[in-house]
Amino acid sequence: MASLTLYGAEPAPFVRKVRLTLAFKGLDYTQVPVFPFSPDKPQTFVDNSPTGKIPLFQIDDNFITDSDVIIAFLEREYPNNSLLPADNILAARALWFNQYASSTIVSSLGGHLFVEMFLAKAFFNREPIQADIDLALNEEIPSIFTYLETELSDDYLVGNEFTLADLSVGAMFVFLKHCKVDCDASKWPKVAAYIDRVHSLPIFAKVIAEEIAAFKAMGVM
Ligand SMILES: N[C@@H](CCC(=O)N[C@@H](CS)C(=O)NCC(=O)O)C(=O)O
Repeated sequence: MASLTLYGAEPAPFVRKVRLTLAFKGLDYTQVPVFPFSPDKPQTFVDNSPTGKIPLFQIDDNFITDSDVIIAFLEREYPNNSLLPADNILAARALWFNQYASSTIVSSLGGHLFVEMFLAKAFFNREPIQADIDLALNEEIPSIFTYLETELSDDYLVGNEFTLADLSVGAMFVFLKHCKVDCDASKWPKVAAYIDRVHSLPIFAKVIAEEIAAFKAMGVM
């Protein structure tokens, strides 16, 4: 068994995606906390990260970066508990939701909501931008919920099984939990039930509990 090390820290959503993938596949790994904006980064990270972004992943003496590349590697290397359906159309649909989560959803829930509510003061030493929070709450999040409400017909987003789509969308929705923003079940009943369903899965429940503990230890919550 190769030695696996993940460089990166909570609350980074792309680190969260990799942690969930490792948990889904039942893989043991070591996590080295790295904060990209800190001046004190481990030398191994500095020497092997081409962009300085987290996550960085080490397999024995090999390094790869970018959450999607890391997940693609883990899919090929550990094909049991696959995150992609065998059917090519369903796999493409799962990849699309992963892409949507890592662009549209993260920019709203991560960039506009979580960063402003929790990190602006604690990490960036500035006042939160209320206009960004309002934009997320009043426009972006309702639009994301409305889109997903039309896409959900089963328990999960693709082919009624847990896939990369749910791992990625669920990972970004963890920000809603941290920010205590609920999905209004009277407006988006399928999405509200979906969020509860995905976040109740053991891999999510564990990551959410660990993140809350880490934020409290950092004094962010
Ligand atoms: N496409 C990359 C994005 C990684 C990324 O943007 N990470 C953020 C933290 S969530 C980061 O390290 N930002 C520091 C920077 O932009 O310098 C991935 O999926 O891993």
